Amino acid sequence: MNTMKLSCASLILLTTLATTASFAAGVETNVADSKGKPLTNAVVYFVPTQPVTNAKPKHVVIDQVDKEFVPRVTVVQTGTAIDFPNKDDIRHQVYSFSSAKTFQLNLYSGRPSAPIVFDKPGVVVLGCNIHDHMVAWVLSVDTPWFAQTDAKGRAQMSDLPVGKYEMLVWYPGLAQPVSQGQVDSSSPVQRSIQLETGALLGVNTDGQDHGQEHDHGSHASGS
Ligand SMILES: [Cu+2]
Repeated sequence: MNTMKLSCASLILLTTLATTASFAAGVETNVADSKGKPLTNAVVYFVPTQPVTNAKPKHVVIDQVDKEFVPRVTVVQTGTAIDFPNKDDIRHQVYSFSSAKTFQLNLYSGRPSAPIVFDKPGVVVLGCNIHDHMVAWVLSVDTPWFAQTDAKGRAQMSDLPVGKYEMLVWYPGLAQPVSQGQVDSSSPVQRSIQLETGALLGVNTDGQDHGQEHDHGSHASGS
């Protein structure tokens, strides 16, 4: 009798899991500035109301090529390790003063011996002590479900499991992500978001005016 109940329960559980897994909502988001100009490299992400574990921390790389960080904008799930290989034939000294991750890689060439683990959520601004113009951003988020906008300001996802999430958007130069409220992904998620970037150009977590760099960043890569 008990065995019967158990297998019934197991069957229901299995069915539920299979159903959940087979229903992933599509997400389509457009991000623009207050004048309607599409924003490239904005990050759209969904933090589940039930916390999820970082199942598979990915290995992520931010290169230094021709005295620039490549890519300029990186989004990772909190707990991810990032390598900072130097592909130039000059040395760099990569650092961050941001509270979400403060670190410094002393003057180096080639690949540093250990990656940096981004163990707290938040915005991290990267710089190089030798080359003041070098700037890049890491956004560390408590979710594996995130996407970056392309050259047309579009971010798409096809694998957001059914559930309840807080939807957030961030763009380089914003000190903090902006909440878009609660989202239920049992039906497709479609949003058009306008960010007030104008007032934010030049605002930076390191207190310096990087307004021009932000602009470069928005053109740096469409992928
Ligand atoms: Cu440098």
